[in-house]
Amino acid sequence: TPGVEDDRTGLGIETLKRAFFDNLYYVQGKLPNRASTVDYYMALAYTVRDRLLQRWLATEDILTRPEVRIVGYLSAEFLMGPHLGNNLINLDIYAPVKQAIEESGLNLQELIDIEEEPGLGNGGLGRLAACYLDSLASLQIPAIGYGIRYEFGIFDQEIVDGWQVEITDKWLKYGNPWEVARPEEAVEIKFGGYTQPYTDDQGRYRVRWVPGSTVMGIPYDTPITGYNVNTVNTLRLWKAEAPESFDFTAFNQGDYWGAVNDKVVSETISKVLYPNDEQIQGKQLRLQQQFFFVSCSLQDVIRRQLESGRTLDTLHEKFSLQMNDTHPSVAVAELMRLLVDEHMLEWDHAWDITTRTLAYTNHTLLPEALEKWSVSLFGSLLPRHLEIIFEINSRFLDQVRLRYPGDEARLGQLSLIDEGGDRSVRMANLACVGSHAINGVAALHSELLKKTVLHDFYELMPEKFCNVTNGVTPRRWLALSNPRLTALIDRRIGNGWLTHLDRLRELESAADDAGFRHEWRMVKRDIKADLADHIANRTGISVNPDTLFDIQVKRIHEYKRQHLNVLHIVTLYHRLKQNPNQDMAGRTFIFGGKAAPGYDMAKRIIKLITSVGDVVNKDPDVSDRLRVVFLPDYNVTFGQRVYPAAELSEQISLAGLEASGTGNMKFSMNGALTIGTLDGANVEIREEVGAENFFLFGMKTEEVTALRSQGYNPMSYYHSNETLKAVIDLIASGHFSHGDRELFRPLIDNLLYHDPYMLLADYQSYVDCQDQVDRAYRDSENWVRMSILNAARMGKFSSDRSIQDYAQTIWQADAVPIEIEA
Ligand code: 26M
Repeated sequence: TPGVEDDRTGLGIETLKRAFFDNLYYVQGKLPNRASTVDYYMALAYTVRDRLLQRWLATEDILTRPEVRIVGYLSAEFLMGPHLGNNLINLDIYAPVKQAIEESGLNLQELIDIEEEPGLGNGGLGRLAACYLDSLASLQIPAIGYGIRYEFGIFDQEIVDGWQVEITDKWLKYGNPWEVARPEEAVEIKFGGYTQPYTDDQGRYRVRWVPGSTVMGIPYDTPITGYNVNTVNTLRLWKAEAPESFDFTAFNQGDYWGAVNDKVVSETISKVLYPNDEQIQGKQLRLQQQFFFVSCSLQDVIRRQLESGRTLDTLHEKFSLQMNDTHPSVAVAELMRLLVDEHMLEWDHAWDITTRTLAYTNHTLLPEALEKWSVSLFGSLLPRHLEIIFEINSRFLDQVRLRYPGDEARLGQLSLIDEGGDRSVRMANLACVGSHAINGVAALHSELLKKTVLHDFYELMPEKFCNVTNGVTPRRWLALSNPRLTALIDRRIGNGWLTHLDRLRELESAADDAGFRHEWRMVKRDIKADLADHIANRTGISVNPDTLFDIQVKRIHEYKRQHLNVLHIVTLYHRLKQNPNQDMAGRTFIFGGKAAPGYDMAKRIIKLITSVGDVVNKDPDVSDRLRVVFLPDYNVTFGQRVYPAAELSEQISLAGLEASGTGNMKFSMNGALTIGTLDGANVEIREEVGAENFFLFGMKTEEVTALRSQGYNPMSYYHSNETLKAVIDLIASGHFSHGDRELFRPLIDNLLYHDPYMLLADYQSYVDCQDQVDRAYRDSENWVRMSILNAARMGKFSSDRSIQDYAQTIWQADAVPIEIEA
């Protein structure tokens, strides 16, 4: 009927209201008088989901066309953050939905805020994967994110008596309106057992894998909307379940308990995300998780290839598979096994397809974070894959021998097997050999990779190496999280910049416009006041929105040096105690971040922050100018509040250790200035915003290396720097721990006797730089000017640019606009 809108797709206000209450009634099974906020949230989520389904199905449909090239992003983590608000932005229906919800007597923000965020990642690497999915869809590149549907994501953090306590993350407790299970596309995954050589009917030598057990992978699909386009890509996460055949055999033997137990064991594979970032241990379940999602995803890719009417010879023409760090790198062996053992391709042919299909991104230079699996563990779980890896290694090392005759040392470095002590499989080496492209995540990081951890690979195959500097999506990190700044920018330069972030440069001239500076400052001030309210509600600490908001939010790790920030705070405290009339701008120090549960030093850093806060915040001599806040449970949702309110962004890792950083970009986009070392993407951020708009301190990577090789002695800094000594002594004396001198001893002793991240060497430079920050902040007109210029010059750090780089240099993937009949 003309003029009548479909309730599932219509965008008229009355239609939206009707659809919303229909979903509340028919999907949630609630009448308004009995409905909770969660019920309303669910009804709205379904209302929004209805409005993207046509585009989702149209996008899925074009994937089956043989000529359409698909990017598969293989990642053990996708730290998506809440979907509702993001989908409202991307579908461009925020305004009508807000009106419909408000006319229904409800508050849209309240419904958006109640969503449990899917925290299926630890930090940077998982969040990067989420930003990349947003940009792939927004650039209309057909893509599938492949990962694990963890039942429990990253733990929730509570702070009890100043210490971190971990709480399980039951993100699925009210159900997940954004996912669709596709049990008809389940696949079988095998583990353990043994291998058996045999001769096939053509008389060829082959190997059969007789597995010890099987689990099923059930795909759960989540739509990934692009911004203002028809493309809706898919995030396909795999859940592990027991196969039914298991029940039958066990039940027939009357072993009911055994059958149920097998089910439980199978399902543990996708039960929980390992809460470590950077550091690893050899946990069998972790390897099972990695193989599980890789095998599920590769089988899915192969099915799609064959269903599109292609043969496996051209797999690399239809698919480009990106490995997000080494976590999915068993894909090299699994793709070989599928092609050679199951689809009967010749080894050399299969190898050619494998290496042309796969590419590898490295995310870390920390040597202890490079993944290794003991040969015995690997062989017991994946006996056939271990044989394949030995075969790949033997052929690879033969080539290396030809190239470097007699160079046994080099052979030992390049080998996929670490022969020292307990033999182990080096996953980074496997990923390098099995990929056609290897990239780091910032210019400096990519250079250091070539010079250090992957140096021998670089010499052997330099053509594989490239850099793709990370980026973040301005849709979530500006439009969604900072609507006021977004509206101000729109008023000045019009719209269109959210998809062409370089156009923010048009704001440069506004930095010289006093009226615009005033508006910019007012926006920032309002958002700071909001955050101050939030802090008061969550922690009971009152903070003054007219002080400098100095923020460090990221995983707690010694290399990120949150404790260097604390040394600065104690320095200011010490100064103010000595000279209460000291002239300085008031500062609010805000920290947030989770520590890996087994990482004692990181947990003690949290305790140090909260303890210093307890003393400083209560001390009337200083608390008008200093406040210290640790905000519990830093996650994507909280990030969306905090980046817009920041004025100073702390990016203070020891040079050469932070691969890129992405929080640094989110801060700067929202007009915060950076205090940072020349590390990761800080280098490029400084290049873009200009040295005069960036607070640089600390040693450069070369200086770090030189100091280390000449023999670093932290104690010499302690003895030669009076303030540093006073600050360290104050902490050691028990001043912040009710007289307890033991509490922080592990931290203090570590700094004085080892200091692996060289805080003491960078201390004075950091404090001097912070003093410059203080002076700059007090010239408030110029500070606002620098703030505007920071935001204006962030174009490079849109994840759209990163994805365009990947698409051109690694994937050869193009945009495929999706047509929808009106
Ligand atoms: C490994 C084994 C067992 C359990 C967990 C892990 C593991 C999980 C995540 C190891 C590393 C993990 O992530 C590393 C990471 O987040 N790296 C960061 O990647 C960002 C995106 O490229 C960069 O911006 C950061 O600099 C880098 O630290």
